[in-house]
Amino acid sequence: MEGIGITVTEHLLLHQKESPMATGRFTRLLNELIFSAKIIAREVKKAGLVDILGLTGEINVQGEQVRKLDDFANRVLIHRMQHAGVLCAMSSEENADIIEVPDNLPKGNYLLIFDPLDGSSNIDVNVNIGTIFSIHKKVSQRPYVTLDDFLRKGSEQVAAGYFLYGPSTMLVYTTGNGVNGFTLDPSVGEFLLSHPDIKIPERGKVYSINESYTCYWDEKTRRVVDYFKSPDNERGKPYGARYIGSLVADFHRNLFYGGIFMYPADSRDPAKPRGKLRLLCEASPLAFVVEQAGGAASDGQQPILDIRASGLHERVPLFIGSKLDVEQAVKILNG
Ligand code: P6P
Repeated sequence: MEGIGITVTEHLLLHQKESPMATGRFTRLLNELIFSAKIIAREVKKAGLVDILGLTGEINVQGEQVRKLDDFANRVLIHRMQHAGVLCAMSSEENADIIEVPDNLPKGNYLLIFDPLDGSSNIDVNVNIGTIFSIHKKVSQRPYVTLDDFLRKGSEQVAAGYFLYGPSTMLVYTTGNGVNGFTLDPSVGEFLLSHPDIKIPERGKVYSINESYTCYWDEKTRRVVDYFKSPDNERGKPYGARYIGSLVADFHRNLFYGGIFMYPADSRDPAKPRGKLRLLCEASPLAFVVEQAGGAASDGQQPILDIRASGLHERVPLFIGSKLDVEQAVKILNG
């Protein structure tokens, strides 16, 4: 019937045969994630009105000050997903160790990895922020979960995506059969299919990087950025500079407009020689999405999806977006 949208559950059922992932248990997992996102979106929308801004005074495992909305989003996701009955364990960007599902709660064999509120430094100034998620299946036969169950390659993900809290609230995700975008219709409280079969332009017109770190980059990284700023590049004119400082927002814009987001290694912090972004809860899920949309993601040497994590909070340099732009960056870095 014209004018009535397709919900996420309907879309999963419609594509059940193409996606072995679309089982009842996966649908339940996704619907619990969606419910969590609706709760987070509600708080984000009113963040300016109640005293939920500011800091909790705590420092997270990344050494970053935790803002209240960060902490709220993290607690909502952990509570809801522990009760979903489909997970055996989780890992959050905000928690140092894996989060198991208590023995008194029903379990499943999915593993969920998430960044509860990426871009949180922008919360106080009403800039788009997001929740990034990565879903694996437990493969070890052990009756219990260990860190090893999380230290996987991105290519082993069974699903990945993000919620974007902005002028509208969106869900963009993949189960390995392309990428689809859903927009929350607050009047009915449902995410409706708004961007079917998303494909990123092969070559973009935007480059995203924090150029205040230029003095900390190596020579080849500087050459990459100079390429995108030059009129003599493959495009024949300089790329536009766009940098929101919120990975999900920068990624989402480039997914539709085309372009490249870069967070290279830099020498600012000896504790973070491989840059700031995390492999498991940021780079890997977005790499799955972008490759399914026809794009590419690399750490500068190899595809992000080929990297086997060596630690829960391992950081990697990230070059992600339009295929030809990422390939060009990698070519210069290895030239
Ligand atoms: P910088 C937000 O804190 C975040 O993790 C990403 O969302 C964002 O892309 C990046 O950090 C911004 O970092 O060093 O440019 O401020």
